[in-house]
Amino acid sequence: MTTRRPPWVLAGVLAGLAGLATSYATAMVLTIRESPVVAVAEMLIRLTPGAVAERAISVLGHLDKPALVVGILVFLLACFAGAGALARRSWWRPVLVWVALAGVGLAAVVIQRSAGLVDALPVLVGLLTWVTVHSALNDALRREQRAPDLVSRERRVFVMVAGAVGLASIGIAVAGRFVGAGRRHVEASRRLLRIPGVTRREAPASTSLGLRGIAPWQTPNEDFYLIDTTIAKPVIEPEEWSLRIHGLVDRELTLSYSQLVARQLTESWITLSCVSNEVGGGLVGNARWSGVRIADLLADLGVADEADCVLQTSHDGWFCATPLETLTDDRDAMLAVAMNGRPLPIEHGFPVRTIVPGLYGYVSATKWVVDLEVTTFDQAVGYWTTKGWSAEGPVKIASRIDVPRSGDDVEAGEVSVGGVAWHQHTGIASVEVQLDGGEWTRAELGFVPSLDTWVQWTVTLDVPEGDHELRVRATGRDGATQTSVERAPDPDGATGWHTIEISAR
Ligand SMILES: Nc1nc2c(c(=O)[nH]1)N[C@H]1C(S)=C(S)[C@@H](COP(=O)(O)O)O[C@H]1N2
Ligand SMILES: [Mo]
Repeated sequence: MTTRRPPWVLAGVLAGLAGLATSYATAMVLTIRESPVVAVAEMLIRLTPGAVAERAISVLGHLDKPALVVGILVFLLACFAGAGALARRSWWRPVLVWVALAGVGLAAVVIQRSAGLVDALPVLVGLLTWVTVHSALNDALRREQRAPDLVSRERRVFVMVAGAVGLASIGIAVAGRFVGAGRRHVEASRRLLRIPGVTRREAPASTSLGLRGIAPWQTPNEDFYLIDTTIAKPVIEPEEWSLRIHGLVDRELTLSYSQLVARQLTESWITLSCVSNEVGGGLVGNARWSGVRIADLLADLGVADEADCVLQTSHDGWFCATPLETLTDDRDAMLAVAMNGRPLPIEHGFPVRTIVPGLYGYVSATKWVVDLEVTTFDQAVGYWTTKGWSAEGPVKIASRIDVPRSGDDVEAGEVSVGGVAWHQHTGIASVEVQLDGGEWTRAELGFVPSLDTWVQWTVTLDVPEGDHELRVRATGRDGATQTSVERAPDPDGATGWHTIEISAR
């Protein structure tokens, strides 16, 4: 008698809504992006031929996007109902529906600009919810089927489970909405923020050698590598932010955001790199940072002689110990408030982070920084130092071939080769390239404004037909040439020459 359709359809719809709710809440909690449903809408917009899109916009006006999202939701409801009806006969058919829907969501999410693994999580959480909730509801219905005389009891069980799922979904979605609202609010504050003294400037023309395929000298914010230990990025309103500077100082200080930005701002081009970067890897970027020099702040407060490091702590509880010297010498170590002329992106540490030229990020570049304690290295350890990484993290000289890419086929003859090289706060004196273990050929270097940034390099090589190996090495302004000894990033940065294979025909 319970082969009646409606409860099965209802189970499908409820499971579907529950999955949407958990995936939406996950998206809100984890990222500043919209939910997978919106990602699908954006994908459809991108896939829509321009003429059709224009027609839709002219018919619907500014309601085109909301209309699309509503359309997707209606379609989803139909799929949920369908999955519910399928469950009457077999347990696996509805699973196919859930997996197919999740597949579309996943595709939409991963093609988004600078999408990462974390962006896939809402879809996976949604899928998991669909499958578990639906099977729980179906179990209740099947039990009812098997024991017709107990129908009224089993029916109550089903109604209760269904009701609980419905309420939980509403609760989860509302909670997600609440968290999301905080995020959106901070994102809005950030967009509206105008920080006096922060200027937008193009990279000096001399820094770029114009060879296609080399990493642009200035890394756009949205392409800058991201490394941190948090999943849900801290969202901090500038008015709520403050920084406490204490420890071995004559005078403690707590700075508000407006007090910080009222101070003299310094702007400089600085390349940031990660100790985990492999030879030839991409965990490095160059930006124009605006902020307050830490040396000036510390000088105002008076630092005790025995101090040799600063323990930095972030809003999310991450911490690192930075050699005091690097924060007080003539380099532009700063509390940065802007990146490439814009307030820091949330994921890069909004509203304030530290930047120290010449040190790897793990010992210096604290995002969402809220506490600086002047102390000594025998008192303080950093997060990564407790996990076996070296206490001090001066960057090592490095060079990378960007063009051609390893595995490329090139035309035999003159081949343009190019890439980047960096040794922050020491500077790059020369870059050389070697074909198949032969002579080293010196590359042309871009002209950079300081010792703290990477340089682009290019060279033209005569490459005969056949398979070849290309290597690069750099020499710093201190006269030291990059070592050929290959070492893994752990514990203080990778070494070795970036080597690629190409074939010429
Ligand atoms: N709060 C916080 N700050 C942090 C980290 C972190 O995990 N949490 N990681 C550090 C590391 S290892 C690096 S390489 C840089 C990366 O900065 P980015 O994500 O802006 O490129 O941030 C540093 N600052
Ligand atoms: Mo890092």
